[in-house]
Amino acid sequence: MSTFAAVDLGASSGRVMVGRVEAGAVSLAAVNRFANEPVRVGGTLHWDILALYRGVLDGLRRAGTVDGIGIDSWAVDYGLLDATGSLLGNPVHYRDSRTDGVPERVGALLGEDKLYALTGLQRQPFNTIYQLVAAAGTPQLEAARRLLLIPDLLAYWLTGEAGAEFTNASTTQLLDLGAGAWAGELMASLGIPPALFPPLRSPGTVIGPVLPAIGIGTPDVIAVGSHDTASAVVGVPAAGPDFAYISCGTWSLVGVELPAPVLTEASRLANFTNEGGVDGTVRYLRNVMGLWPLQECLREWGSPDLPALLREAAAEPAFGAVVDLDDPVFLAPGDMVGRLTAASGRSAFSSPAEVVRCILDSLALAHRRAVRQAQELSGRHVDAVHIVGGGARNELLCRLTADACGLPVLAGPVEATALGNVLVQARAAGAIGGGLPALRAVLRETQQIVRYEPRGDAAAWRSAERRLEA
Ligand code: LFR
Repeated sequence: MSTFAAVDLGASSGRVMVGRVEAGAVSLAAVNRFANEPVRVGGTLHWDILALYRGVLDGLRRAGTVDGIGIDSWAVDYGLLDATGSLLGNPVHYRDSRTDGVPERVGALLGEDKLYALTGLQRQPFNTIYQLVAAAGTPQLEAARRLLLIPDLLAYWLTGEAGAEFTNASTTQLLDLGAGAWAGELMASLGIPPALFPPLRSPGTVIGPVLPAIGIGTPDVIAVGSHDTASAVVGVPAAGPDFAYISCGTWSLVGVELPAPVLTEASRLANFTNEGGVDGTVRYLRNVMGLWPLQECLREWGSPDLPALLREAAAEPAFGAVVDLDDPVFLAPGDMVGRLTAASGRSAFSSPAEVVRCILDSLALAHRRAVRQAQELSGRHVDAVHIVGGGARNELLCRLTADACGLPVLAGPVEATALGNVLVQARAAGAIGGGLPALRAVLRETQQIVRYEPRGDAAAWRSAERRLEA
């Protein structure tokens, strides 16, 4: 039996899981879960990176002897190191407003179409490219000699080895998609020093052993799909190629897996992205607002009992209010109920259950739109939608998504990201063989998957969709 530690950092919590791989089976156990609470300092929203690192170290200590460690997290954010390798300040949170107006400026300068042709990336205000343009001229950036994305930063602290794992590097919008290399000219044209970026490394390569001084033994840290969504897509238990996935947590990442990018004008206008996947695949997807609006409402209401609230929401009438969750107005933290109320065109919601129903109906509608567009734009036929991640345990959301898409939804595993992380390590260590279909077959045989069949009423979803378009 082989044992691997998966470090998986999400926007609201982090976890260290231990995965055991034996004779074509995989099982997972959590050894540490910890909150990820951003901190606003001097008007800027930061990640508390040292608290996260402590959570990782505590978890790795509890994991005991392992054959490998893999690290994944959310994308785009980074730490800057000075010439001695010390961290320059806390990484800034991608929901910070420092990039307001920057994408428009960069787009006007370089041409949105040229940027898309080169990088294949959707325009999100938080892409690393815009964060770096926003930070231009700051003493911190001037002093920086290295930029490391979050999982690469943690791997650097553990091993002393600096590098940029490919799947996460693909989210920076600073990668030349065709060449599979850093886009040096693009960086230089924006005054971003290309020397900041370390060499790329592929999922499945060994980064190096943990430094003995850390005191947790010296297992190898192995590069996995370090963008959490890349690991989540590995963890989709699909049987063939004709599937769409929704990696559903704080975000819903909705798309298909392709052998090559889609760089058409229609794709750019629909803001679909071509992110790098494991084994040379393309994650052709769209960022849908996901469970973030619900998480923010729960925070506002003082963390009420969610299962009870979801039961009440299920009993609310459908489509009482629907909002366009793709609207960037919902991106920032704070006053989510207020923003939902304004977007719904109502003067007020009468209960939290009504707000929750509005969010889930709207999210199912956004899933429907993205699944349809992914098919139309890529030409890939889809006969089932896999929901993985925390959202897979939200029965109401899974049902509504099946109804909205008019397709069966296969929900689970909830821990797809950690499973994808473990399986890529296990393959690198020789504990398991084969390509993505073989890894997914292991998941189908060992993980719990719940099937939701779509129920009638396609007309009701069409008319709800039209209400949004009006
Ligand atoms: C999901 C995710 C998304 C990315 C967003 C910001 O956790 O990684 O894929 O667009 O967070 O980094």
